[in-house]
Amino acid sequence: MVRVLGRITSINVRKVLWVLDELGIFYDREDWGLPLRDPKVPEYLALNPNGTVPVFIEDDGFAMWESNAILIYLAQTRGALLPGDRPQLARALQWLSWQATELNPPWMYALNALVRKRPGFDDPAKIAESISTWTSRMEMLEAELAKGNAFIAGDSFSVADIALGLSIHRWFIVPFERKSLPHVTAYYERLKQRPAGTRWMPEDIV
Ligand SMILES: N[C@@H](CCC(=O)N[C@@H](CS)C(=O)NCC(=O)O)C(=O)O
Repeated sequence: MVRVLGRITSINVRKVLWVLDELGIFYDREDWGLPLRDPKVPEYLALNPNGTVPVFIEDDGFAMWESNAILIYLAQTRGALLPGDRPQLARALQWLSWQATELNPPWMYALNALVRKRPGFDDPAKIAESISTWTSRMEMLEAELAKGNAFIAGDSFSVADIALGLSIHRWFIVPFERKSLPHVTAYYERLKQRPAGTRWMPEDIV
């Protein structure tokens, strides 16, 4: 059986769990990641030198890390959840990369301040800046979804929607006065209609 190492409070871990559910693949999951189990130990670092979650392990023992790479790997090896059409494939890969590099970093300060309540994350100006940049990235998503496609790369659901869905879940679950984004909201509701979407974007996990 394949294995996933990582705590379910990590959106990057939930990406992998969501895609495995979509593909109907059974898995074992082990809680790794702070505060549950420190991944910065030799046993874990041998699998992922970053000491971060998730790690995905195939049933033959092959292990890999980087959540969006795992999404692409699973889609390609299982022959599902990536468009066959070349421009749509390009769009899916583009938004996957954007989710990791542009959309996720801005919310970190706000999340640490407003949800995790970490010491040292209490500067109102930095919270405002984090929310402002995060909002501008979400407006880009809003503009793309306003073009009318049901999913980010076109008419069919792909692994890019998993990564974006979990980021949007975080947008709605962090407590702050967020800007109204009707197309993002409708897309989020569409993703939540999928059984695996409901399961991995619950109200009680931030
Ligand atoms: N780019 C990596 C980011 C991995 C990452 O930063 N994971 C966080 C949780 S979302 C982590 O491991 N934090 C430390 C911990 O949980 O101990 C990916 O997408 O897999």
